[in-house]
Amino acid sequence: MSLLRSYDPEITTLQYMDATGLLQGQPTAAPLTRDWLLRAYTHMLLTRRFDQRAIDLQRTGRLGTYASCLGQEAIATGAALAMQAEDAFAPYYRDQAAQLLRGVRMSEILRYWGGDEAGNDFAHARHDLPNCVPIATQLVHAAGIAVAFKFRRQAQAVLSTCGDGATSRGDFYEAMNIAGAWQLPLVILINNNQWAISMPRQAQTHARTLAQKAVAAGLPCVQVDGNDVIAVHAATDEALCRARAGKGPALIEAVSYRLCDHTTADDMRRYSQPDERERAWQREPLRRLRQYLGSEYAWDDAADQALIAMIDAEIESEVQCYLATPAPTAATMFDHLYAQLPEELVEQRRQAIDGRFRR
Ligand SMILES: Cc1ncc(C[n+]2csc(CCOP(=O)(O)OP(=O)(O)O)c2C)c(N)n1
Ligand SMILES: [Mg+2]
Repeated sequence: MSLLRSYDPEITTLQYMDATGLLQGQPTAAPLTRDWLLRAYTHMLLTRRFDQRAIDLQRTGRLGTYASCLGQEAIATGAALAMQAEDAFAPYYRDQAAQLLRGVRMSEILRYWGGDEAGNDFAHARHDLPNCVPIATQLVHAAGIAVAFKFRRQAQAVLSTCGDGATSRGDFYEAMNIAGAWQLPLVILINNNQWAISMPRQAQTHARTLAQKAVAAGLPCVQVDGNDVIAVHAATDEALCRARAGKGPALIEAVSYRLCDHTTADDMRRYSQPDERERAWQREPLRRLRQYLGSEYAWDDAADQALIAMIDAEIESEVQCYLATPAPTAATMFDHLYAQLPEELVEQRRQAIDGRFRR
């Protein structure tokens, strides 16, 4: 008999609303009122239309490389709806829906993807962190904020997000480990969209679920249907409430599908199967909520069209604000690195202003 044994924790997927828009149960905390559901739907729809507008801007040369969140709107929406203003958010780059709910403006998000770091200097959400592109590094920053909250005995929690690929990084394990060891008020939410650029989830790790990675660090965990905004909200709400009450960290894996290219610099048709994408479209998060609103509250196409007109007007005004913002000059890249610029950079800065960059 072998001395070794495989440990396979029993992890089931939490779901309240199935792909056809049927309610499977009632979350204990989430307010499943018409207002709440409509708010979630409106926000997910706004995110989706904003996202498409951003891609259009990139395709017409008015935005830099952009990372779409198509198909993953329920994760960032459900999670941010569970946050309180005093909590801190350490996002990654597919969290547009959450950032908007936190008070970041669409024009700021566009400014960032347009190549101007000043877009990350949000007018609101001042204690949230900027967009994070280096994979998984935001998790250790988030753990640092959680240390401060705990040290000051503040009843605040930190939410940090990452992708499935990020869970292979050392920073992910380090953040989880310190959060467990020091019982930090940190909630890590994984957007398992099945891809890390062209690397499929199954090739990323031999672990059956990403949620179970929490077991070794002693964190409670749950896997949720990431296309079900109610499930994402319920799990995040419980985890954040626990964290604020001093009961320590948690890990949530939200299972979704990246219905878009990795970024506008990618073409997923080169590595993904059309039938898999088609199946994923059947499970996408907006349609099920639309079906539920239709059957429960007689939400119809006319209501949709009126909502879309309102949303599009709001997006257009933000796009115009972005387009009217002057692009940064080359010299701004020297502005925020040092309190006092080293001599050689002073010279480079001068050359940048003169427009004479030499290699
Ligand atoms: C430290 C680091 N290594 C590599 C990259 C290049 N890179 C950008 S996105 C990405 C894949 C991330 O996949 P995942 O964590 O699943 O997030 P997703 O993009 O799917 O939402 C990689 C490897 C990076 N940005 N940072
Ligand atoms: Mg991924």
